[in-house]
Amino acid sequence: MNTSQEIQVTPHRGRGVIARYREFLPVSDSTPIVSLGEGGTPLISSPRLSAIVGRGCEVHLKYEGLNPTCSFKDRGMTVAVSKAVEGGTLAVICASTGNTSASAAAYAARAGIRCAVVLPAGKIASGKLLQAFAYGAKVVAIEGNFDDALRIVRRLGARDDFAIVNSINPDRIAGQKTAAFEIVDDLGDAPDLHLLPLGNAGNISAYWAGYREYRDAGNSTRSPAMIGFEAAGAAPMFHGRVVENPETIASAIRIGNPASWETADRAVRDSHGAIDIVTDDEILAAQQWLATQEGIFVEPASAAPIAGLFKCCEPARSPAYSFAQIPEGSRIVCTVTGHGLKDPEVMMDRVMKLTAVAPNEEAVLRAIGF
Ligand code: AN7
Repeated sequence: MNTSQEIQVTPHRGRGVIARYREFLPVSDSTPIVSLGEGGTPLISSPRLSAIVGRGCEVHLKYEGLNPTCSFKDRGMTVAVSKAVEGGTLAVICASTGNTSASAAAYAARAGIRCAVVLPAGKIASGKLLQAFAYGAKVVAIEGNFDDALRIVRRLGARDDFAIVNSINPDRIAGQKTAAFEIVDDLGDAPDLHLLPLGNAGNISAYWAGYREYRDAGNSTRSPAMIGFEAAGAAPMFHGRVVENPETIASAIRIGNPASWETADRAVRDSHGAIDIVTDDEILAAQQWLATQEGIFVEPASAAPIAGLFKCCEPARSPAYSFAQIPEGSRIVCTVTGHGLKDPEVMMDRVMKLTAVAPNEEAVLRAIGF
């Protein structure tokens, strides 16, 4: 068992993914590079998760909350906005459950172009909404869900004055592939299993494309089984049908009709992976576990693969992918996609219970209670 607390800190932190992986990306010498130093995020080994999986397996966490706007979206946004500027676009538009809008707003600001974001009213975590305003985007809330917002954006994007920067834009997927490249570069080869949350299903498609391309280029000898986790109340791919009214505490993945459904299905099939579901209670428990046991605070959606990993280790619960079958010594990577500070609401009830005590040592010691 790997009990070391190794952290692969890449020497490339802060360079930006286009500078580092240019030959794999759709850019040329005439593309103006719009970057905020995204990517190069640490791959952190988790001795406690490794111990739970057992049999000499190693679990690593790809900590995407350390990107410039604190989610993985920045990898794709640097490419999408660079290409939009190259094409002469003066405004970008996206639908979002929050993180895409935060990232689009930041990269548009950096590029000096306008940004409009269309969001489901009342369903965006406050940190993400605050980011969209802070970076100066035009924020439009609709009385509808994410799927309604994306439908509207697809139509508006057909006009000449907007470039869509949702993951239906292939430049977004191209940029997000770089996370798979980094994992291979850090581990020396691809892992055996890769777990991640599933929302619009763009990221699982991007990782799979990245693992394949990197193997084809001779940089790895294999590609992992891709295992995606939907929230139980927003699980169209797991159930094989569109969910009209998706519901979950993990607002980032509150999506009923994923745009990249087909490519994600293919990724899961071709990689011999699986799609499974985790409940909101399991997501919140995994979020708390990761923060208190490993010191990594992620937003609820990002805890889905951790909840999923726990489920995979319990054959009695009939997981879609049982770890009982994986070979000894397997290497497992979980992507934790966004930072916990983006969604303070889910912790607020605990924070609000804090009451002040008298300003003396006895009262403070009593309150500590150790
Ligand atoms: C933290 O921001 O869809 O399966 O509009 O923010 O590629 O959609 C966010 C998705 C996982 C799911 N984790 O990724 C949006 C949006 C976090 C996310 C996902 C999202 P995809």
